[in-house]
Amino acid sequence: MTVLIGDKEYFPTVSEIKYEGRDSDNPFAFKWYDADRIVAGKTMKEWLRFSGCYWHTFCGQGHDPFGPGPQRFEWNNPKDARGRAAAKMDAAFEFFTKMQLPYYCFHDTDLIDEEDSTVSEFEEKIQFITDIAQKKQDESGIKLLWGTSNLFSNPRYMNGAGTNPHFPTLARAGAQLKVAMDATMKLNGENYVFWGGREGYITLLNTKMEREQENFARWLHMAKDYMRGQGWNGTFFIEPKPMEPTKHQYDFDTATVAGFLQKYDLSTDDFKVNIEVNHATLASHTFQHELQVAADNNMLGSVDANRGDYQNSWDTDQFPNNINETTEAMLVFLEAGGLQGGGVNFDAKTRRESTDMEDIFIGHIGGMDTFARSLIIADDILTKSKYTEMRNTRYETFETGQGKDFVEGKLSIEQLAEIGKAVGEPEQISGKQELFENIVNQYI
Ligand code: XUL
Ligand code: CO
Repeated sequence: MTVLIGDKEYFPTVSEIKYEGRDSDNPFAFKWYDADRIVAGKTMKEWLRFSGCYWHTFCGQGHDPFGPGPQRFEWNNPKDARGRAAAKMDAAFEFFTKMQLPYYCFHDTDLIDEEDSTVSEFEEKIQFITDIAQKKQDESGIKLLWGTSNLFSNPRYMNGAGTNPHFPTLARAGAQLKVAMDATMKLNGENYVFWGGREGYITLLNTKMEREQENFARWLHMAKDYMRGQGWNGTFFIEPKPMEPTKHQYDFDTATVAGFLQKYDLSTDDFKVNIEVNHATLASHTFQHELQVAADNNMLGSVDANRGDYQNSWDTDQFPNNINETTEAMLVFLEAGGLQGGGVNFDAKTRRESTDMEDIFIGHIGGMDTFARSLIIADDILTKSKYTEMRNTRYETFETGQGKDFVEGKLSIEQLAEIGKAVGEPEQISGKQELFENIVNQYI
């Protein structure tokens, strides 16, 4: 079937991607993602809530610090910003539809070129393109997972947006933030993201860290009060990243964000995290570590799916393809009961050298299959293997007797010391890591 929403087809060689199973040799078919297949009581579609991102897929052309991008897109041909934006949106919705992606995400500046617009001019442009987006969403049934504001690319934000040391610049950023929040609400966006690429500092010599963090907390409170006041009941996601572009980013990792929210009286009922795989690894964590910290703090909101590169240490945003890693993550995901409000958004880009238009389909098929397959494997491990039992056994001494008294806070340090003396040299108990790892492999 050919899906054509606008009047031009941008990807004529690719039709709707369907599930054909693991024996299919068709590169344009899912081998694992079978949207309506039930896993652990819900369909794959319901668990994963896949989303396509505007910035890597329709804006980025493969540029890197050493040169412009070689990828060529027909939707960039129109001469004026509105024409380009409308063409890009036709292409984007054709892609989302053919890919079976139920959601999409954007930064305000992805939708339409900002050029040197004033805030009011930019707001008008956003009105223009979100009118079209509204129509596209209605026609296709595709929904907005989250919107966000790009408050890091424009040179005016070089010293930050909500943490900028200069109040007029912070206020200018606030004006743009409001435009993006309004656009998100207009399009029934289910969530709103804050990623603070420039919210941090390079040197403490010129920085009052506490002032910047207090201002940032105020900024988040204002954003929340505004959207709640408009009757919006979605979730705000903070997307942690330790560095890049800024050396010390305030939202370093999930644990840091949890402490920040608590310190500044921001509730985890309003604010959760959007965990990006490659941001976790830049913070020297695993993806599953970040998911677990989030789940334990009522903050597991959403996921930006991608992967990094083992041999370098920057944000390469590659499509996920490592079954072992994703399976370990899906164990945490399933045990946590999935995501709270969010989905699995592909914040991933094809390589600079992948210049065929069809390559963006191939990248997303691989990413969706990786998550779908890992979901099945994780469910098998949880329901068929001794994994859960083995892990519970490690902690069983806290379930009864004095261990239980300890957990319930009934022991003083004197009583604990008495017990410790009576124990003598405790029995040595293996952590069994290799056996746990072998069980994961067994079910892959
Ligand atoms: C940057 C990044 C952003 C956020 C949205 O590393 O992940 O694209 O996802 O601003
Ligand atoms: Co991201």
